[in-house]
Amino acid sequence: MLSLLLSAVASADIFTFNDPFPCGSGPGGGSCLPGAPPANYPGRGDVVGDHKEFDIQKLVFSITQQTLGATIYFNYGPGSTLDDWFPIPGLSLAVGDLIINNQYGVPLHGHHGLTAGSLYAVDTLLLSSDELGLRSDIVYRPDQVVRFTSLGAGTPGTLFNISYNAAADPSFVVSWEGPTPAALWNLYSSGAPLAIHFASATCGNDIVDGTAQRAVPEPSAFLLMGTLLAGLGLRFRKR
Ligand SMILES: [Ca+2]
Repeated sequence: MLSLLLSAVASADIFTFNDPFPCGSGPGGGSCLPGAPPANYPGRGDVVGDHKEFDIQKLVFSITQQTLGATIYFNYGPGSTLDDWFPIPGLSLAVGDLIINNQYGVPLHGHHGLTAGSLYAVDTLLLSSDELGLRSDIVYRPDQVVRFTSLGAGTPGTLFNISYNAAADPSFVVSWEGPTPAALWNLYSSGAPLAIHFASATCGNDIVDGTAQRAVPEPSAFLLMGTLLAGLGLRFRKR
């Protein structure tokens, strides 16, 4: 019983943020499902542009006192890597960063002197309009946080599973794991909500937002644990 209690304490809290494409497949989409959010770009659901290049399907975030983790399922650009790409002359699109509570960030691809897979304290959040400029010849979401800069050194983490399958939707699955900063754990363990944010590309053409907040144990759970511990104590005393 004690080992069961300990394993329950040590397991990660896991949050899944779904962001499904609400319309039919293919560039331009099909008819949107009933209840689909109003499209910024008519007929294309939650994605501005081609959902095969920008759609995020879900982000799974996990946290323990020691370890942060994220697995992101999304489409990105036309190729098999997370390199920057250039579909329009004079424009460079890049993959977005994982942003945790606007305080920490993880680049999936190196930029601004940051190393892919390392965890950094955020100095400045960068909007899509900062990255792309305000251009009238393209349609994108100019007001989205897409990347960040940092003044400090990164803490190494691991991008341990980047898979790409051109025939699949989503085409990319990226998993990351790194150490939990003490300040972030203190916030989370106090019950504060942590905002999780990711943009598939620096155009902000699809974004996923979620809140990771620790479930407060029910009073009945405390009562049960107290009863169990009292029971254990009684057994030990009887010996
Ligand atoms: Ca989406």
